Amino acid sequence: IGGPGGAELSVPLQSTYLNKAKIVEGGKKLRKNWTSAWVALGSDHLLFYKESKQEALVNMKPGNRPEEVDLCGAMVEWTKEKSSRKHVIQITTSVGDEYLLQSDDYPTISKWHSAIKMAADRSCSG
Ligand code: I3S
Repeated sequence: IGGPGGAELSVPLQSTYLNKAKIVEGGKKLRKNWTSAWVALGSDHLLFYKESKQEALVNMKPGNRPEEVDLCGAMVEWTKEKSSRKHVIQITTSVGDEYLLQSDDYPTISKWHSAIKMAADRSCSG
């Protein structure tokens, strides 16, 4: 509390478009479907918005909610096995969901890797 990670929940620590695929839900394998998602990182969660950045920022419509991923207990790692794409990170949540996030731009995805990992490491304490 009060540290550099203690940002307001409504203010994303960082956000951008990334390629995203959910590949496992509750331990059950899903068919891989890459989509471009507007991703926002909060202090202990990730939000995936389907709509554009502008719509996401003014998103108040019920039924148009982002997908929320709880980072408490999540593992964040680089993977070469789960995709033929380059620069892919895998997030495995405590409830057994698996997400892949990817960007062709290494500095972008690398920044996300560090930030999500840091958020996951700190997220269970609060
Ligand atoms: O890991 P997979 O299943 O080989 O992933 C590829 C498939 O999902 C493929 O779609 P279909 O096989 O359902 O038609 C996608 O087009 C590919 O992009 C997936 O692989 P990559 O390596 O791009 O994650």
